[in-house]
Amino acid sequence: MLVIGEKINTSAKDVEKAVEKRDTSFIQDLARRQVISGADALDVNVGTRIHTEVEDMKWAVKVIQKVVEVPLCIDSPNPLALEAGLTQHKDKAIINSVTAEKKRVEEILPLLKRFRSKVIALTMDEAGIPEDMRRRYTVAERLVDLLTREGIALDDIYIDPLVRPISTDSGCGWTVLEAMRKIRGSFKGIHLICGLSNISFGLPRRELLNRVFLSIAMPMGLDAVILDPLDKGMIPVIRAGEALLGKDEYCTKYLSSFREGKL
Ligand code: THG
Repeated sequence: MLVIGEKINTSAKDVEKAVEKRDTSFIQDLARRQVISGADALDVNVGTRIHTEVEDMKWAVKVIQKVVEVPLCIDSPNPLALEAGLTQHKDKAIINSVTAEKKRVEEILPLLKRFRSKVIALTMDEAGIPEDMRRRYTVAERLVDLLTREGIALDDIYIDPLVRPISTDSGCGWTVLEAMRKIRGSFKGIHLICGLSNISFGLPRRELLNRVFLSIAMPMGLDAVILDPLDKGMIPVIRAGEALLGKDEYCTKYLSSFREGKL
């Protein structure tokens, strides 16, 4: 399971302030703590800062890479901010994200090829996020087709069936799980990712819902996730899930996490 830490996101007030003040040590500390806690990659999203996003992204990617070795997931609706982050990034980055919208595909494909990045592909198109599982699957199929025809390797594609809050639509948790199962069953070799914390938005005890949702999503084929690695209960769920699903030979990772005191 690829764990992408979600904390460097200016939707959180303290992160927004740190970016604005160019508080290098705050951002670097947040990066370090997520990696120490078990993040394999870090999402970087400064999207609330519409007017300065390009400069902010460039700065954030630069200072984060000084203290951690993991790849960064450059998260922005703005292709110029993506380009700024990718230009600054050392090795293979992850672009977050492309959709099946024609305009978005035209903006992202050149960046993907130029920087040889990995890419997260959201199952939405001009009509928005499909309500039902089948249509979300259909959009995923279109995305896989389109990206592979452009020469993008399956291993570089992360399909995101888009988790939405169950507080606004009580059926949407199950819908996205079924979409995961169907996508996993149809495309061997691609990756399946989601933004976990979205599921619990607007409800109390969010970490409870996040952890249980993750444990149900893993057997549906989820193999990458954007989450809060600083939630101490989260990494244990992942290590236990991998061991139980036969994704951890000889339970090696489970046992070493235990020895490191991380369970
Ligand atoms: N898919 C993809 N990318 C994504 C998402 C997705 N990027 C953004 C988002 N969704 C994932 N990142 C977050 C980051 C923070 C929170 C949720 C998702 C969050 N934060 C708390 C809050 O807002 O209440 C706490 C913030 C704070 O620390 O104050 O919920 O789905 N591809």
